[in-house]
Amino acid sequence: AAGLEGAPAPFDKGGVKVALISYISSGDFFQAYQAGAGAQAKALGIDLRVFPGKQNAAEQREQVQQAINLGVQGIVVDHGLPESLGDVVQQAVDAGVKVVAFDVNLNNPSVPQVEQSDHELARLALEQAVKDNGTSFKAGYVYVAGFAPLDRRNEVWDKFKADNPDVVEKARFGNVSDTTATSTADQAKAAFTANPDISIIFAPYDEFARGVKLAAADLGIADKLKIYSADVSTADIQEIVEDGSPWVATVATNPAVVGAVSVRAVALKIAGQDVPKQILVKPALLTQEALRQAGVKTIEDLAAKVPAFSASDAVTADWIPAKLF
Ligand code: SR1
Repeated sequence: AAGLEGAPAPFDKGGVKVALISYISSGDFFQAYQAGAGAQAKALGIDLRVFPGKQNAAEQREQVQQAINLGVQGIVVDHGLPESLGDVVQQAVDAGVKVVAFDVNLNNPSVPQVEQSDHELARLALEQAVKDNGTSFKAGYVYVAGFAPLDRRNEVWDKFKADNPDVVEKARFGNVSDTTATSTADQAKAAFTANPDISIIFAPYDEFARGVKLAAADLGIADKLKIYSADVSTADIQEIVEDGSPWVATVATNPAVVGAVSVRAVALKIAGQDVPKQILVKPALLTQEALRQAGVKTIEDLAAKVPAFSASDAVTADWIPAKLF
């Protein structure tokens, strides 16, 4: 493989192998994340081996071992369950493989963590909910414990409820699987039927928000509901801006940019350069009103209007091509 002119070893010679090992690959967020990682890898001349995620912790463990056996110089671990990854990731580190984690706390001092400022993300979404609805409402909350970003967002939700005693969580549900949106929709229907006074939903993952929106449409209650979420994709934007949509705000990064940042972090480590322990990609608030007013229809429209959606200045170096989208 061709080397990258002006880059430090081993990128000057090319042929650097990196594994991207995901826990989840289905859904817009994860597909865009992988696409961004792939684009950054290509720009760096990296041979990126993508191990697809099937929400299977045992398989993800195996994939880390396969990557070590393949002789990769770097691994990006994208989501997963810390308890099933800790020892195999340590084996990779001991074998001299550079490891970066996105959204999984491996508690390993050699492994930097990429995240989307999840506390800020949840705070911005809930501040918008208060701006629109005040501090007294009946809420539904979509949450699955054990995923680092959802757990961090949950800390903010817990504090928000403590600070606003007239916000009542009437129902809590959620599911993470290869059918997250439709399974969440089934649960949401049961929650709405049992709690017809729910008017606000905090659904801090776009697949959750889609599921809730689907349930609201099936029950004919979309006009009585407001959904506040995380994440954005072209399909999400269409669902948010359509007439009568209850999905009124989301707080998001461009997941492709986060994928690119993850690959840059591992590339810097392979080149022996400094990488901060925590790498933050900051999200932006996107309201239905602002998206409609700006005529935004796609992620590309968003990238043209919001600089953070086209590139991040996290973990860059003069030898790394960073303008990808
Ligand atoms: C199951 S965890 C889903 C979340 O991971 C990423 O952080 C995305 O923002 C998504 O909301």
